[in-house]
Amino acid sequence: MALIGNKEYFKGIDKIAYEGKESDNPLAYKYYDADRVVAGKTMREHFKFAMAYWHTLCGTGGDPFGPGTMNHKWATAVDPIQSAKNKADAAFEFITKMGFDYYCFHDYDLIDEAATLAESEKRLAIITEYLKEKQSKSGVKLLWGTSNCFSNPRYMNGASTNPDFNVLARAGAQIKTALDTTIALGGENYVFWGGREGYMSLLNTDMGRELDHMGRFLGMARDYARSKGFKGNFFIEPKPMEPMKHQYDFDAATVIGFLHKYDLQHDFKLNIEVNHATLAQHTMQHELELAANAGMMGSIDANRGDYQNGWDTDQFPNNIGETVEVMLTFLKAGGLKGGGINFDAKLRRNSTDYDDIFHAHIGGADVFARALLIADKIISSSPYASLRKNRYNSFDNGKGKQFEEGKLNFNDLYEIAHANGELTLQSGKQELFENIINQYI
Ligand code: XUL
Ligand code: CO
Repeated sequence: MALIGNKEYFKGIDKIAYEGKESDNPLAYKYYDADRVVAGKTMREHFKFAMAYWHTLCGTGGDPFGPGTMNHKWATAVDPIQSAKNKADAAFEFITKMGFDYYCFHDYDLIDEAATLAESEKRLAIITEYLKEKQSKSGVKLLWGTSNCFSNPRYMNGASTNPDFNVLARAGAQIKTALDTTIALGGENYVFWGGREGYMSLLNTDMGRELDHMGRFLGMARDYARSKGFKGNFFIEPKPMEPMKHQYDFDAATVIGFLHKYDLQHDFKLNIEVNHATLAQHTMQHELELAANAGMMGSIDANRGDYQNGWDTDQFPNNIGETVEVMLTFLKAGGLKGGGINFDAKLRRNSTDYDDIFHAHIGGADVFARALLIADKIISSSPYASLRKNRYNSFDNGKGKQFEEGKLNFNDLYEIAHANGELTLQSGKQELFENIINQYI
């Protein structure tokens, strides 16, 4: 049995409590009250907040212009297994102090990749046992696992879309182990983010063949996981670019079409990330609406970009107006299908104190909680829902209803138009809608 470490990494910070909006304690929730019921569910159930292992434990603040600035105390051991255990101790201490119920990881966030595939698998098996024990002691669960098939130079031309079959096979082996790890830890979902599934230049790329490979590969991964008893969802996480010039999982619309083309639509849903939406020149609400309409609003990677430079800066969420719009779609769709809110966000390079990571997650959770309360009020007591519905009331009966039921042909439209004569304009009332949202904020 692995020995669970007893070192405290975040000394002086206790469990974060809900103290209400009048509190001026920076290490307390002002809005996230885990057991408060809103729209029929507790906040805890609505959100399923998760910590992202990669940013919170592995990220050190490095950027292309300089090294990391954060000297994590859990990253000082030389032995990779000891180092991974220390990291797990810090992770679970953090998640527990935040009062979150979930975490998410890439395989090699948990433990460093070794020189060979066989040795990497052994390492992962050791840390999996350790994590199992930490999960059962704390009650913290795995929201999703994934595999890092983009950092190692072997994946520079892609993983499942690599023009070299042997690299594709290597990605298959790695993802098989990542699926085994996720299943062993009771993971509720499994994510595919196609970091290098795309191209830098079309001149050297057979896009059609690469897409066929990716579709077949994902089907094989699904079949393997199902054969091992995995009942959860598979999620694709759209992102239009970065690191590649163009990524195949460009945005929600592209991915939904891809899933249907390759017959993956019954097992796969979407993990939508705010900063990926804006990188694709969409709003987060646009991406969520598309996913919800396809029955594929699976999970959310919460963060935000930067309005001035547009990069994938992965900042913590703090825009209340935008998050209210997200929560309107969220509530309308009846919540996420299997997933939760994973803070795929990182501290700024110059946020180097240990309490900064708490402030970041507290702020993120409070923005979602506050937005949920506002969106619930907008839906339940403002004219918003009826105004929106009434814009379509010409389809609720008569010829409009017959059209929706497929009972009219094109010539019928022609005759109806002639009978109607010129029409009066119907205002879209956008400014009124905007004012109603602001009134409730
Ligand atoms: C990258 C990104 C990933 C995925 C998981 O932009 O969002 O961290 O969430 O691979
Ligand atoms: Co993400």
